[in-house]
Amino acid sequence: MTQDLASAIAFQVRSTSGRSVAASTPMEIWQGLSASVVSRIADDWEATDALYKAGRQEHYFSAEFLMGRALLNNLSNLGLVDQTREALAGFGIDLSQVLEQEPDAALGNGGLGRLAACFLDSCATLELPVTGYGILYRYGLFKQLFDNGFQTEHPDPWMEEGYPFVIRREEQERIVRYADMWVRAIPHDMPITGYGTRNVGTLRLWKAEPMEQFDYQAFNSQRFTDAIVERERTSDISRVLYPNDTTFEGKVLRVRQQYFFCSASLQEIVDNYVKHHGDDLTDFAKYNSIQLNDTHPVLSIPELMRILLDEHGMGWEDAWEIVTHTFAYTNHTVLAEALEKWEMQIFDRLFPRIAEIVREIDRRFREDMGRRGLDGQTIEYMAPVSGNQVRMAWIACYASYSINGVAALHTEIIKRETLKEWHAIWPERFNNKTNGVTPRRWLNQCNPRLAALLTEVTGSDAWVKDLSVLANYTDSVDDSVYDRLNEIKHANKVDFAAWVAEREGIEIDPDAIFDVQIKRLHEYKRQLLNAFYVLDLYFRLKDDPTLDVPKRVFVFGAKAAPGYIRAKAIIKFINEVARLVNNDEDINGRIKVVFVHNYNVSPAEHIIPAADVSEQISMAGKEASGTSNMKFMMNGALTLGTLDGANVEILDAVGDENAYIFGATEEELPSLKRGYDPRRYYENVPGLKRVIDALTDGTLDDNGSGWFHDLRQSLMEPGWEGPDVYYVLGDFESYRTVKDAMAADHADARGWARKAWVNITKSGRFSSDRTIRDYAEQVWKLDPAPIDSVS
Ligand code: 26W
Repeated sequence: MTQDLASAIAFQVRSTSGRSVAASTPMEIWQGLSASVVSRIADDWEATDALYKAGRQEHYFSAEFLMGRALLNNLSNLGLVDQTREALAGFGIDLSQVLEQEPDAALGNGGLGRLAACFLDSCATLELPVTGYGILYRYGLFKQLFDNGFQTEHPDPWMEEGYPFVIRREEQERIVRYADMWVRAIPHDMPITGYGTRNVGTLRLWKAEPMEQFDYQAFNSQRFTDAIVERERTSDISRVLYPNDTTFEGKVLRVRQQYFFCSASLQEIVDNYVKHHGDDLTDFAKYNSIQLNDTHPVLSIPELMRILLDEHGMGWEDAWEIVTHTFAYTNHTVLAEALEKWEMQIFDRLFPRIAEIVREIDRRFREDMGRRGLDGQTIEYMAPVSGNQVRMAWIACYASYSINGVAALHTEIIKRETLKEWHAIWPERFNNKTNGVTPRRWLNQCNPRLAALLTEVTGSDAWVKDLSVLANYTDSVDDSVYDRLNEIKHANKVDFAAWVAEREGIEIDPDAIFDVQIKRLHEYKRQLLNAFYVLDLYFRLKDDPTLDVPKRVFVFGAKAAPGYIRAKAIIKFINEVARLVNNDEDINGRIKVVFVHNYNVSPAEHIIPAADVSEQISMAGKEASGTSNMKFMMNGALTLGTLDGANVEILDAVGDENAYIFGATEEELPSLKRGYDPRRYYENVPGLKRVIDALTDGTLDDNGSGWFHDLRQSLMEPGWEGPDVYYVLGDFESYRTVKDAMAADHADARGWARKAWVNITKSGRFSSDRTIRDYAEQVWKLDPAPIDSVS
């Protein structure tokens, strides 16, 4: 078997590199090995596709899929990791070195994009007929470097060296029509294998290309460069992922992107319906449902109306009946600045027919609401079109049969506030689907030592497909397991320390507490609160070198949107704190700060297994769910967090003794924020003044940017939303108290391990398998379709 595999790999490597395996580069070996994986699954992929297309299907529409690396995931799903390692060893090659060659497919910003990737993994594993649809961005999320502590952004051409996991399907192109241009949409498919199943799902990513390979007329006249420029304008559409996470910008190219993948995907879905069920589309929603991942794909709603009305001759009522039984909408944020609102003029210019349909939806909405007796002001507030603005979230709420939030608290907040008018009319549409993460990537693959222990303790690897089985072992293990758990964590920390030394040039001590905050940089996530703690601890140690505190490593990973200056200032601040603390001989390594640059999926896989403390410290009510909180929990890190998003449910799962909770609650905040004066805390909380002053008193240098002055100002001076919008000073003392206590608890190694074990074994409800089962049963009405049962 290993021999077969070895020759299959050798064959593929030779055909990509044109030389022997021994003479090929690690990158060429990655290419060849990846190609051999695709070749292995080809038949099952084809069979799955045929089976899915014939029955009821779910389509997951998302502008982002943050897939990360594919090779290890696929090898693991196919049960080939050990054999491949042996086969490569036979050529004198180390599998892990080959795996590190792979670029991350970073076609997403953060939580929403990674959630979509975890969902595809669970759908494949659960053998559910679900297909993902998105955009094949040529450039993924920018690569982050630090230049003297300042973030700089660099392009990420992730496929340029060749990427075997994406297959171009030229023959299945669709044409997307804008008023000013027609564009070819070429599908590129990624196979999505599942764990322990032959089913292979599909992620279909559309690439924009010019209609003709070349405009020969323009070429032959003297307009050569015009012809080239025109071609580039078309390809622009799928060129780059917009790097904003939460802040909406009304960029024309972005709305073009959104329409591009919605239109191409819907054309395909409708064509497939006609092929299998005939050209009477009445039953369309019986066979198809579409999940809208936030509002980014909401143009699908008027686009499906257009297809039904204009291309299939349906009347408005019949078409609307289909549309309102097809779409389901997931909301991922309550931040007002994230809500997409497009100028009507953009629609008029790019796709006048869509603009017309949106106006008609608006007209009928107003009529409908008037009949229901709503007052004029409420109708105006909820209307799909108001003034010159089109409100994508309102269109989604009006047309969707299901509206969901992503954690229990978040769903309550959208029902009570963000979408309360909609909830008042259609309460039955609202439901919660708490997020989850795939235990394959986020435990079995990234933490093989812990995975082996779980398999040993539970007697099989069944937990990989059913994480809830671990809960049977919460109370039934003895101290030897806790000791093993500590050994595993330590070994992971040794590995991580080596990775950090090599990648960031910083030495860290595996015996220190590893305290980690990794997520997009945003004020509401309060990386600043964490950095203030570090700086305060530094000052405490400077004042009293004999202070008895455990050794600590504070790890940060975060990208800031390139235009979000305040977030970039916080990055610079953390990097300056790191410079100060790491180089101070008095501190002598008792505190280290590591800002891991270019945080992404694959760095997360190195960081999370080594973490002791999981920082989940958003201002309560602002983090819709969070998903790194779940990944940390699965890997035995303890949560230090506020009662926000899914933290609330994690606390419920593990119990008070096994998590560290601090800070104002969502319920308390409105009254605390009324008349809130951060100066009171600044003056009265010991140590806080010194930390805030360090921003501007010369302790830390922002290199003349003025950014640290601005940071101080944002905390201390009344702005248009008041000073310290995210209550950093208000929560500081409670945070410090709990974090200090947590660090002290770490000294009791067995006690800590016991808490970690509870976290690991109670993480079953945060598997994306649980989330997807809930969607499939309650929203999608979808049954598994195993290909094994067919042939
Ligand atoms: C238009 C700009 C823009 C871009 C992205 C607005 C909003 C977004 C996303 C909705 C932001 C996002 O990723 N939200 C995160 O979604 C995760 C998955 O549900 C949650 O776990 C996070 O709490 C939420 O911040």
